[in-house]
Amino acid sequence: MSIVDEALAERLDNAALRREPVENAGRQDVDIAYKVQESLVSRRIARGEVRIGWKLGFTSRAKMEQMGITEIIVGRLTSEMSIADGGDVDGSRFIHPRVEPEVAFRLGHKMGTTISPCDLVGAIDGVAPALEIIDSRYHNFQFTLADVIADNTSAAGFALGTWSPVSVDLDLKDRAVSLSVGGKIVERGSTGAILGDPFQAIQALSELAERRRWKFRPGDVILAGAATPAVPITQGDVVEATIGGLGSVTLRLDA
Ligand code: OOG
Ligand code: MG
Repeated sequence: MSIVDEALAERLDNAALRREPVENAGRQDVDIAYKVQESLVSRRIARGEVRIGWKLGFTSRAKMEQMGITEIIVGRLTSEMSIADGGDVDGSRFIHPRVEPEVAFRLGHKMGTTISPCDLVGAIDGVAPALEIIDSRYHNFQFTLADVIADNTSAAGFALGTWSPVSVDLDLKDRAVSLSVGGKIVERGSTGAILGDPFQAIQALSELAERRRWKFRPGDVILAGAATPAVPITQGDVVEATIGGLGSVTLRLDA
């Protein structure tokens, strides 16, 4: 990677560490953007964070319209982003956090040490309701497709509800989704908003991963992407996502 690309990874990493947004990079090259993301995530790993999974973005029309981007993006989840269900998260960790209701999948433990992209759908052994906190490191959440990929797809935090087993006949095509803040429902939708079926998001990840030679591990968590627009949250907010038949998950942004 060029010195310029390494400098962007460092700038985005520092923006997250200092909670200071940076100017939109105005990048256009998606291949380079994924390299910048890898470099950015490596910096976090070097500080002791552990890779725990993947996230998809812009898998629903609601999100595409909200952010003005129509291509699916993929980011990495690390241990530092994980928030316990019902837990508090320090609000000062974020710049301008937004929250989204998501469906999370888990790759099974019984497989070998790595899972190839083409085996992804078959490797799923769990599904859970999830909340994602996104926090763009760019001013005003404004970015190009390549910019947001470089910024690890705005990934900042996530909480998972209880895992349910996944069987072949599990139908996730139209489960009611709701997001509430302070006990008031602020968004409603359906899991069908995620590419018609959240399993399609795993299929999309599998295709992107094949092209980019990404490797998966048993236990990896995969967020399928928000079914509704993201909602800004402020300190003290209690947030809850509910997915029909899967239950709910909550977190509180600590004041
Ligand atoms: C990018 C992240 C998109 C989703 O679920 O669609 C995303 C952003 O909106 O800042 O996580
Ligand atoms: Mg998301």
